Amino acid sequence: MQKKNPPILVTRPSLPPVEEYEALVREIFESRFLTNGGTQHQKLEAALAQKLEAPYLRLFTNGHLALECALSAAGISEGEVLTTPFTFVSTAHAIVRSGLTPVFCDVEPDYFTLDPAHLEEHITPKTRAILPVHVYGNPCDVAAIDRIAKKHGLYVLYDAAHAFGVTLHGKGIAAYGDASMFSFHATKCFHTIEGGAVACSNAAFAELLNSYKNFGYRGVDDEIHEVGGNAKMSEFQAAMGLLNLKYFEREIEKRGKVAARYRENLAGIDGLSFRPVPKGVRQNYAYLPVSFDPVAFGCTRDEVAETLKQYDIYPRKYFYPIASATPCYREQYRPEETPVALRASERVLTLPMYADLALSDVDDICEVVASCKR
Ligand code: T4K
Repeated sequence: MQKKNPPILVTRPSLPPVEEYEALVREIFESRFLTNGGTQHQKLEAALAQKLEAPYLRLFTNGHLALECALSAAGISEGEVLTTPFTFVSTAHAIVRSGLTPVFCDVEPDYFTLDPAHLEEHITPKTRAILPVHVYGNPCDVAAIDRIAKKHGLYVLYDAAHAFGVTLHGKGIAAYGDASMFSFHATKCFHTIEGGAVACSNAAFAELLNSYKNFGYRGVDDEIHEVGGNAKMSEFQAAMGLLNLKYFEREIEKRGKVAARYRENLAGIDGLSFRPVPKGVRQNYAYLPVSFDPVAFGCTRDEVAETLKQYDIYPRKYFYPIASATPCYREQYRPEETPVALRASERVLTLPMYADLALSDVDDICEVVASCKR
């Protein structure tokens, strides 16, 4: 097989027809309203609340600041937050930057989401909240997390950065927990270039989100109510979101076909495993994580990645290292205390996944992966 030209990266953002974006940019130019909640912003906020079936939704300039603002709006300013180390480091950073202490709990072995069986052993009088991650778009065990949170009076804020458009038992994923944060970064299956949102069912909480993202203005009067920052989404981002929303269902359909082709091509290879297809879930195919058991497959995850690179195919090791093993946290934490997460981070390779990935390219990627089997 020839080297790929152009190279195949782990993801490639989908874009609407450029003329459609130009038309909205023209509207923005004519309005001279560039940010601070203009027309495009208002339209997108309303459309996304409907799409995600959320009573309230607030837009942000990115998912990370959305997470920080949600912790502020929840009034959690000290104490411990139970979370997963198997995530993008933003999750842990949001907790620490909010003056809180992350307590890393292990994940379950099928989906690598927070394992409810390990949560209660970490609860102390200092515990304030649980911040689980629907990692790769696979829903956490929301029922068990909800039971534990209610029993101990804990706030549940989901990091749903990967879970846009996912439904569980027919309900939008934002229906679970006290609030959910979504990332609309360019690498996500729905994007606003940079962007994010928090969905919730509580009006007062939504008002506080407005405040924390806009210097303390709640959007209802001219007073400064809180020590807020600036995390507002611009009109140009919102316009991109409106157009991408229009094409979102087509995006998911195409991603579904790519995922199915990978599963079909790589089925039955000893030592290579996909996450099981979750029951009752409408997936968004945000990522394509594959695990390599070095003994049964006869080749490590890193060797598979290196082999793919020789063909200019660039998968990623999302999420290696786990948050607790990164240089900024490893002095305070012991990654071996979350062995399932640690092992997952050493074995998972996220293969290229995007709507416009040609099925013939999927076939080539699979051929290289399968050739690594010993
Ligand atoms: N919580 C979780 C669980 C998250 O995963 C994230 C973000 C957050 C919170 C925070 O949300 P945001 O504040 O980001 O909204 C990427 C993304 O930047 C980040 O959004 C994402 N998670 C994380 C998992 O991945 P990098 O450093 O891996 O991205 P980068 O620039 O290496 O891009 C990945 C690939 O995509 C490259 O091969 C190039 C390609 N690409 C990228 C961009 C930006 C393109 O082809 N076009 C592009 O425009 O972090």
